[in-house]
Parts: sequence; structure tokens; C-alpha cells
Amino acid sequence: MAIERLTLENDLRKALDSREFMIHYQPKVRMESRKVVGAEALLRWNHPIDGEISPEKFIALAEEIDFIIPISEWLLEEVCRQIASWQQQGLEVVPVAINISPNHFTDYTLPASVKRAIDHAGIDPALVELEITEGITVNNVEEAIETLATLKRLGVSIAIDDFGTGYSSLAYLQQLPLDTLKIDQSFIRKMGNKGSSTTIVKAIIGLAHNLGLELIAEGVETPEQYDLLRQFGCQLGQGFLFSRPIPAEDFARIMELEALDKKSP
Ligand code: G
Ligand code: MN
Repeated sequence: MAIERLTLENDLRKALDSREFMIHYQPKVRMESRKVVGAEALLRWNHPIDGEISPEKFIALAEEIDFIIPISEWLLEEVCRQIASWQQQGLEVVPVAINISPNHFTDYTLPASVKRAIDHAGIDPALVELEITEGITVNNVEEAIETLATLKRLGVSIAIDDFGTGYSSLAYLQQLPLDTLKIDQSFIRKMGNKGSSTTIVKAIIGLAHNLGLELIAEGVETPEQYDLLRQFGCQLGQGFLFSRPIPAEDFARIMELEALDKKSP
């Protein structure tokens, strides 16, 4: 086990230079029309021997060995460059969300890195959204507010990821400069079968409404979940029901088709 782990650590450190990371894009859709209104960029590691390694496994490892910031900076640069490239292809690009890991969020260099990536690519910062997990903001609220405010001033938008799992107090949720709440997949998965999940989902939808925040349900997999969410007034969704995360070329094709849709009567 120790050897396996050490090998993986070494491989991970080399993966960036060896260009083994790939980014897939998962559409976010408007529930009613199923129109694509955004995307989430998701990292994939194509290991030369072991094949695809799940982000759950290597992101945790990257955090432990302090290698998450280089990966995260690469992701920022690469996604911004992708947005610019799509625009050069004449596509009407939707905002793309990037996951920011806790260690990167608390690093003082984050805002500068975000700005650099946007400037390098020469894109509109409104096309960039940052997803941060709820837990991040719990430890040091004042500092989290500062960082979020600095990021917002750059023109990007902010979503709280996996919402409902991180013990946010409602009092300070109101103080955070946010745009969107993403309901955690676990609640969506357990919805419907009389458990408390349905109640929680409804409550979070109401909360977002009252705080004037956008709301998106993630991990929507079944038509039943889709119907319930629509009933409850959830306007945006993401999940395998609509699309899996897909390569950049495929996502470009989707944006192209959507543009054609809009033009036809
Ligand atoms: O924590 P975060 O929301 O960033 O997690 C996104 C992860 O969820 C990605 O790895 C993505 O592939 C996965 N995912 C996206 N949609 C679905 C879905 O409908 N069902 C499941 N089980 N996983 C999903
Ligand atoms: Mn996310």
C-alpha cells in the first residue's frame, strides 16, 4: 500500500508536465427548456498505465501532498484559454464554472491567479464562475468574506458547491457575496422516497429564493427527480439525465446546435 501510494504521488507530480490531465465540461441546463446555460469544468487524469483515475482519489491526494495549487492554476489557465478558443470559433460561449479546492481558496495568491488566467486569455470575467465548497467558509468567516469580495471585484461569479453538507450558518450565508447555491447530489439522489431529503431540497430552494441567489440542483439522474425539482421551483439543473461531462469539442458542438435552435423559428 505504501509503495502504491508513493508511486501514485510521484506520478501525480509528473502528470502536469506530461499533459495527462484533461478537462471535461458538463452542461448546466435551464430545467424548463433544457437549454444549456453554463458548464462545469471537471478534471480527469489519464494515467499512462492505470488509465482514468477518479478525481475523488487524486484530488484528495493532491491536497495532501500540497500539489493542488499547481493543478488548480493550470485548470484556471486552461479553462480560460478554452473559453477564448471557443469564442474565436465564433461560438456564443456560456459561463464556465471551475472548482476551487479548499487549500487554493485559503491561499492568498488565488485572486491574482484568477486575474492572470482571465487576462492571459483576454476573456470577459463574467464567463468565469468559481465553485467553492461550503466548508471553506466555516472556519474563518471574515477571511472568506474578504477573499470572496476580492474575487467578485474581478467580475467572476461565485457558487457554493455541495450545499447542505457543510453546516453553513444561515446568519453568515447572508453576509457572503455569492451568486449561486448548488444543492448537493446526495439530497437529489435520496429525494422522493419519503425521507427527509425532499424536505431539505424544498427548504434549500426556498432559502435561495429568499436570499436572492440562483439555485442549481446537481446530480439529476432520473425523470422523477427532474419532475420533483421542477414542481418545487428549481430552475437550473445538472446531471447525467441531461449530459455527462464531455470533451471540449463535444461541448462546442452543443453550443453550436443551441445557436442554430435559437435562429430557427
Ligand atoms: O463536488 P462537485 O459538484 O464538483 O462534483 C462533481 C462530480 O459529480 C463530477 O465528478 C461529476 O462527474 C459528478 N456528477 C455529475 N453529474 C452527476 C450525476 O448525475 N450523478 C452522479 N452520480 N455524479 C455526477
Ligand atoms: Mn462542483
